[in-house]
Amino acid sequence: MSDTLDCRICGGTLHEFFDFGRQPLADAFVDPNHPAQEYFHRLAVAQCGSCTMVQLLEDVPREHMFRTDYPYLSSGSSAMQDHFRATAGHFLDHELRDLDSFVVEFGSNDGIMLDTVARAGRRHLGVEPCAGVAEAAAAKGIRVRNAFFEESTAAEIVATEGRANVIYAANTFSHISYVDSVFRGVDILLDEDGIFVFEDPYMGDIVERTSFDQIYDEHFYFFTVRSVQNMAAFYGFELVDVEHLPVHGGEIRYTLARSGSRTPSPEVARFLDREKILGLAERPTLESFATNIDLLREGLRSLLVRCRDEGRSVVGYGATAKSATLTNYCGIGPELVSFIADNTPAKQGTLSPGSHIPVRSPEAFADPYPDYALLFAWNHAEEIMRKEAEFKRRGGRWILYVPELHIV
Ligand code: DWN
Ligand code: SAH
Ligand code: ZN
Repeated sequence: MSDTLDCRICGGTLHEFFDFGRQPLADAFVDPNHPAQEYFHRLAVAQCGSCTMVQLLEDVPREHMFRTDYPYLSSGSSAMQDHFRATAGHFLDHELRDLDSFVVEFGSNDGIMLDTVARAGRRHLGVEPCAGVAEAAAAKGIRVRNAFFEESTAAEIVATEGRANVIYAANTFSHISYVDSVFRGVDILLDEDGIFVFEDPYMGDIVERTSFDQIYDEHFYFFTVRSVQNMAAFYGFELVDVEHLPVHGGEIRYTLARSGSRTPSPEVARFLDREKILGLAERPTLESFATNIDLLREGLRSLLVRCRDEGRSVVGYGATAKSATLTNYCGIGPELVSFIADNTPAKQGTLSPGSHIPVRSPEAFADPYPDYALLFAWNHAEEIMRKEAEFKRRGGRWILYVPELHIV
């Protein structure tokens, strides 16, 4: 475990703006039959005074987070399947038109994006350190290398497969504290005219919607257009396009190219202006975000305590990684939320990290329906509420806390 007060990108001074105290690993669900010692780390966020990058103060060794039995399966959401099918379609239409073109995705998980590329017969390779999800992708006929993406992995790939036209990562680049090695890898592996594309939760949306549950061990960086532009320049790349995406509560897809190789889209300047107007890199903005986190904690806790005192049943929906920070920071355990319904087989029958709320299958949700359902998977609200329409028809109500605490 390393503790640093210097920016992991530019070496500038970090200014802490929130400390969640000791928190468990967000995807380390507990086996109630073999309860092992849980790993806790200090979860605190800071901003760099020079390059403006928001980052965790302490990083957890990657082998603790991204293990063989990593439980998250990207394909568990049909909306995300649609999103990644469209993403692959975009690459096939624009960047991979040549039949010999080659795409590398790191953090390919169960192959949710590469599936479409493989079906189109294009050369592709996933790089995924978690053996379980990598095997799920391989079983679909997708080529996967079970490794962490970094400089040495990129060198091995280029030696046997040549350079890539597209290097892509969704919800993964922000998980990697060692960006220097990743950029050296991208430099080795990317074609002269290639693009490095990544999409991750947007700090602008997190601040605007107080979605502080996005802050947990795996999410090391919280990108803005300005901080990504600075980071790219630091490593000899240029930010040439940005696109705001509605998935996972608001993300940005960043497109990087070698400096001078592509003309930047006007969207980059537009977003930079918008971030300036919002004061996204300013201290008072982060201070009011910190105030809003504690107001939300108080509001949610008192709502759940009132439900309990009035004898109303509350069940959680979606045993998300995000809910680890929410439940542990807000002091929400099985006495306030009796269990969490989730469709991931590997999470069912376990206890949530730290807060120890039992996780059960979605069938348990209807048996019988609770009075209230606390939607931990708020980013999948539309899909889940559609699936569980019967719950509302029978008088049940959803508790949501993003973009603010409300009941529907
Ligand atoms: O960044 C990350 C994102 C992409 O995935 C990773 N670090 C870890 C993980 O984060 P998360 O667990 O917060 O992601 P989700 O997508 O919000 O998780 C949704 C959870 O809800 C999953 O456990 C599956 C479950 N679910 C369900 O039970 N029924 C989801 C849907 C759509 C459903 O219908
Ligand atoms: N891209 C998928 C999965 C996101 S979960 C999606 O958007 O749904 C984050 C993934 O990043 C996990 O599968 C994890 O194993 C992977 N990961 C973490 N560090 C990595 C690294 N250095 N190289 C490649 N993958 C990594
Ligand atoms: Zn910095």
